[in-house]
Amino acid sequence: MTTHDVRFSDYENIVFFTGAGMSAESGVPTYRGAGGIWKEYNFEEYACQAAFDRDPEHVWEFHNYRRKLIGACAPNPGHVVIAEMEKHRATTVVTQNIDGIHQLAGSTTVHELHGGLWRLRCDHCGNRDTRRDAPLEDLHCGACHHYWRPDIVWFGDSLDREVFDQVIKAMEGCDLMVAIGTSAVVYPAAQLPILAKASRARCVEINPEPTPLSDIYDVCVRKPASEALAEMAQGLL
Ligand code: BV8
Repeated sequence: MTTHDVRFSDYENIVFFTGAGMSAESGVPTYRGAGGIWKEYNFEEYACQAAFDRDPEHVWEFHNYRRKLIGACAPNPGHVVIAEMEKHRATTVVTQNIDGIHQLAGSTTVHELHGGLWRLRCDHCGNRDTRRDAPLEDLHCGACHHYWRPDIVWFGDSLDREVFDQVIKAMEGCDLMVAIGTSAVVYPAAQLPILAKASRARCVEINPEPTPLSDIYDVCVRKPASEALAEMAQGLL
């Protein structure tokens, strides 16, 4: 039984804007709500620049725990629908997630607003690497031996300007924007759906719970991501 009239086949250029709820059905903990990771771990102790400068080994303990946990999580049917959509429509994924699961499912146009758990960067010599080995054994940059830093946008970090500019273009150029599994409380990502709305795209929110941004959407689907996405892809996939 569908509770909406949204069919991907009616649109040409679709942006999927995803948050932690997109990966919930893959077993990745969300940040807020029941079982949320920020309920268990204080980000000021484990996931911010000051904590990393203070005690990189402690921050790496938390991030290796997450690499182990998330490294065992596979794409869910919702990720697969979004990846398959690339074969039928212009499709862009804008994700706040750092788990890399959209790419594992086969999506190729993915903008990671908050960086990536598998990406490493050395702020001492500029070296970069991407490794899905969980946990990361050698915490030191191969070039200068300083600590690798997870290439993640922590609270207080600015977002990558180039990524953000590409995302603004995608939001302003689509005719359907589907926000999936985000609580819409973290800025500046939370305000991005407003750009799609202002550019006359049809805007859909897929989330079992309402969010502070629910009122801007044309359609709110109070269902889990995989179920709602499968319904919308009917007739195409
Ligand atoms: C910035 C990194 C400019 C990854 C995260 C003081 C100082 C500095 C900045 C600020 C400040 N005060 C406020 C700010 C701005 C701050 C901010 O927005 N704070 C909020 C909390 C008020 N933002 C920043 O700091 C950003 N940078 O502003 O730079 C600047 C620079 C310096 C000084 C000033 C300004 C950086 C923000 C990025 C933070 N990084 N994490 C990691 O460590 O894991 S936050 C974290 O929240 C993740 O990135 C995540 O992506 C993001 C959003 O969370 P959601 O994805 O929405 O997930 P959540 O758990 O909240 O919700 C899940 C939803 O899914 C729920 O609604 C649930 O109902 C739903 N759901 C559950 N199951 C399903 C489902 N939906 C569908 N299907 C299901 N099955």
